[in-house]
Amino acid sequence: MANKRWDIFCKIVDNYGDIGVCWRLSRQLAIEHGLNIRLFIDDFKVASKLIAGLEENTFNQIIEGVEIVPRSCGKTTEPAPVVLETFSCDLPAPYLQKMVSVQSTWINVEYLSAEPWVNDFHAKPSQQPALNLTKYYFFPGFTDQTGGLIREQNLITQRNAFIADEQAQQCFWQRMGIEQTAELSISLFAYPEANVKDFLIALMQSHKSANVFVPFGSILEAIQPLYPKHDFSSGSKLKVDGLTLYVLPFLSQEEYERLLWACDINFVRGEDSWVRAIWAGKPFIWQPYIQSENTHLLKLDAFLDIYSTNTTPALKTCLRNAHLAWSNAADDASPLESWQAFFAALPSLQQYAQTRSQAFAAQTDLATKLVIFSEKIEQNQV
Ligand code: TRH
Repeated sequence: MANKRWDIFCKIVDNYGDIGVCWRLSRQLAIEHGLNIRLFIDDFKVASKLIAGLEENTFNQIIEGVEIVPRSCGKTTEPAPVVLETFSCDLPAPYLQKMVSVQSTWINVEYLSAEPWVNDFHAKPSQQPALNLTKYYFFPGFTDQTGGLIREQNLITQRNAFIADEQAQQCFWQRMGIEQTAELSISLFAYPEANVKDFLIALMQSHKSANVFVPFGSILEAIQPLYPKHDFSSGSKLKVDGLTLYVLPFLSQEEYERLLWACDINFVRGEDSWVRAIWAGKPFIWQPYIQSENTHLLKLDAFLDIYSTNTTPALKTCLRNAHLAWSNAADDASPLESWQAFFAALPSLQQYAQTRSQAFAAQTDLATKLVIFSEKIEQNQV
């Protein structure tokens, strides 16, 4: 019988990805796998942006079936039989000591990467002699040899129903306060370093009317200098010829998901929005979290290699050039040419995004793989 009690530790380094992933995973393990999840969080203020109803100064809260506690409680509490450390966030020392007597199963869920080495490192044990415990490394990924991608059971069905339902989409735009008459809808969630200027120029040159949705705080600081006279506060909009820029407030994960489903092109970043863009089945541009020595560009290349399997060389080049233009790493083609080619290829890119979404959705999802993996450890089968 599998252990039903799991502890998950989340340390919010910066941005929303750490808590975005931990919260999504916690909910899914609780709701779909019937586990008793206790989620330890170090920063309730940031977490409350993603966890609706989370109160800053309340100790034990149960939200959507997940018990949420401050990380500091880890010092005094009894560990669960299964402990997930996420992104090597380090567990509190007294908690670790108690894990020895409980002999908890200890799994570290790592960051998502498409790099080929992930296939070899996934599910490997690392002995911790000082503690007489084994820590297992669980790597999310895009191949069957990895820990997979987070995907809720009914996600694709819900997406398909939304996309087929004109009225549901209209209601969504109304809730956002957006008049939906443009030829293209584009969501722009990105780091401020993205080359937004060339993208907007190319978009205006395309002569397509476009609604561009910018989450407050993400790439706004790069857009603001382009239109110095406009005040880009949350809820504001700016119309320049056929282009309308909307500044959106931070949405709930559910509403953000609908935005991705409703748009024709999505710009995403980091880890969690990246995976959600794949499930949206719409053309997207991923901006990796920027790292020293351009390591992030290796990650980008690795992803594009996997993502572009089975496409034509021309579409592969088109996708690569647009991604490089966005990440300020254009090599062969100029950013403007890359975006022109991208807009011209949109119908094929749309079809391709659907195909890839379907193919990845045919793989086992991350939460299910985690449950299977923990059972195998329990039965000494790893
Ligand atoms: O915020 P991010 O840049 O997070 C990143 C990544 O996790 C990266 O791997 C890590 O190294 C770095 O932080 C420290 O991007 P990400 O991963 O897409 O997380 C954003 C989350 O915010 C995701 O769960 C979607 C959610 N979101 C909303 O819920 N509403 C919104 O309006 C928006 C724009 C995002």
